[in-house]
Amino acid sequence: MSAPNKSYDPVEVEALKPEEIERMRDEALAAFESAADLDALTHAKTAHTGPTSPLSLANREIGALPPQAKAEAGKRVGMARGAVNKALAARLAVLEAERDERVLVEEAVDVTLPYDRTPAGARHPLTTFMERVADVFVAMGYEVAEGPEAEAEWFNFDALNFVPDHPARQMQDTFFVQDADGAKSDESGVVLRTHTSPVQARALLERREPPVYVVCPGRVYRTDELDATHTPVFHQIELLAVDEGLTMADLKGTLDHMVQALFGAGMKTRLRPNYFPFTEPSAEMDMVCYVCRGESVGNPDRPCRTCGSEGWIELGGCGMVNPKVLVACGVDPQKYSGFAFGFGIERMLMFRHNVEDMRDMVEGDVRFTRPFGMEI
Ligand code: FA5
Repeated sequence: MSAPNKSYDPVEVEALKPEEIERMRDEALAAFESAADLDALTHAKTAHTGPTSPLSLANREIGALPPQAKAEAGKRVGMARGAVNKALAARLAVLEAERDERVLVEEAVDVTLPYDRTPAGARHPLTTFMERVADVFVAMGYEVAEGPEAEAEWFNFDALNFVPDHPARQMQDTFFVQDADGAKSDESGVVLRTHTSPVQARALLERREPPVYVVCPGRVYRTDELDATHTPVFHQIELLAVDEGLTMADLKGTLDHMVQALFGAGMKTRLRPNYFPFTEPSAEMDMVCYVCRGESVGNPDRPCRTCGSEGWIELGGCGMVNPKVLVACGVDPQKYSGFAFGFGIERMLMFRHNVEDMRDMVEGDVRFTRPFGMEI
């Protein structure tokens, strides 16, 4: 600040003349009054009250006045600044009130409007698990193949070496959609497929020349009563590989890979002789119990509920594709061999997640599905 100047006359200082101070004040008041919104008022505030505003600069000049002139000039500038600040506060209050009123209208929420109360859904754990199993094989180069659920009896039974009066046709309790007797003599009857194995025959016929590597997930139907371990509508996943030189060793290696991919390292499978008309030899496949890993066998101190202390869990059926099936599907059994296996998704999901009753899976109660997560 400059030192007091004894010869200084405030009346002669342009910035401190009364009419100048009045003009500065009036310009500020007019600028505030004409500010249409808060942004404009902020600009006007900076221009008229900021450190480089005319009134602030005039205020600074007071310091350089002789003492006798200071009081008069100070009072004049002070009153002008007071009026400016008061006008600014008044305009600010008006504009803020206008803004609040507008926001209340523009952003109003009508709480009486109806809204969608349906929570976001998720796919059923059976579906996501079936896809997870199929992915294990897709990663090995298998293609996903599908077939119809209302299937020609020929594909479901005949092509798979179930002769017309074969007891296996009764073994697989079947929903008949159209009886073969009712169909024309050259037509097949129609059934709700009892297993995913007919997709084997379809895949071979569609692809004609091996190599054929397909995985077939899907829904199947049997006239079973709904109980803790059976449902009339369930899911299976089927695997078929037909190529030159395939053996039971390839089947076993593929099964072991599958259970390790799904249940963790160190898991293994075993085969027990069985009979299926479409595989020869056929086997029942078991997986080592992934909970006790066999340690509950003969060990009453460590009983296992998952495998009933047997050490093994039954997975499904498998075998080498019967040459008769290859012939029925136009594949040369002298040149090609194949393996196949199929198992139930519900049963696998049951022991993988300790589900005690299959009915929980099919009754659609979200209290069952929610713990599996919201995978869509
Ligand atoms: C078959 O369905 C054969 N197609 C499997 C196969 C494929 C064998 C390829 C050889 C080669 P099976 O009838 O055993 O096999 O049924 C397979 C699995 O389906 C059973 O292990 C079981 O897990 C499941 N399953 C059978 N019936 C039901 C049912 N009512 N409810 C739920 N799961 C069932």
